Amino acid sequence: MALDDQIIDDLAEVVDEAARNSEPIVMLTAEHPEMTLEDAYTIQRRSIARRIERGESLVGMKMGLTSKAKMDQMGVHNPIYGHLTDSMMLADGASIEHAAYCHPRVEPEIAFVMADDISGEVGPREALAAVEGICPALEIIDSRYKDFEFTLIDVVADNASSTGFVLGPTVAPPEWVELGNLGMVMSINGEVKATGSSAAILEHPARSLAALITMLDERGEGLHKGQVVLAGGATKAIHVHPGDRIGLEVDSLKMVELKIS
Ligand code: 0L1
Ligand code: MG
Repeated sequence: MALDDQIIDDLAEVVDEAARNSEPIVMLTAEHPEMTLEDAYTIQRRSIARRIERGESLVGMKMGLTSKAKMDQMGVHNPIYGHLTDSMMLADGASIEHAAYCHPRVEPEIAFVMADDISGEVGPREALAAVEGICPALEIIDSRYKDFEFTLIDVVADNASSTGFVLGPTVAPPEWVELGNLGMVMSINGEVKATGSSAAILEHPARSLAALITMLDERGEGLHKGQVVLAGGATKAIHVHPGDRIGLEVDSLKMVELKIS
């Protein structure tokens, strides 16, 4: 690690407080250009540890920057991951207040619910075998960085912009081929805003799941039975505004909804 342990602790507090108060901050690498990706993941974990100390619990993980559209938007070639706590979980059809966020955007996703613990360097079919069900999901991302100015390392430290997520009804995973090309339509107030396919999620959502498990293994970690995994967005993120009713329909899955007030 390039950063001193105390600085990592201090930066974990900075990102945690920014997320807690939805208060934009200057990107961390402006003051700490030597920060590495490994430092950023340590900051992320320590910020999650602070949430857990306050009584939140870890309910799963998310993959980010999984679609080519999103990678191009960020100028990167690899996905990243973040942690999900129970305070981020919203009920299907829930309403959230726009004013409580910095600059919220929403992404159409597919989520996995794990049937078993799994760890190690796994392939996509092995990862899928540990899945109990899948559901349509909307992720709310809200980067805490002022004016969206950040590097990939900053995003990782900021828990991959994780803010909230809504899961639709869970169904048994469809066959490999079908899961790899499910049509996804996200609409706002009945108007189609983004269309895509689950193929855009690292070419197959199970590849995203396997990539997550393999990345966690680098830190001696894995996924656990009952955890939720957001496999990643299938399109670019869309800005949301008060009065928006966002819906996502995914082939052969039910619909999921979120409202913004
Ligand atoms: O969920 C994600 O794809 C993470 C996005 C991180 C960058 C952003 O805030 O746009
Ligand atoms: Mg996402």
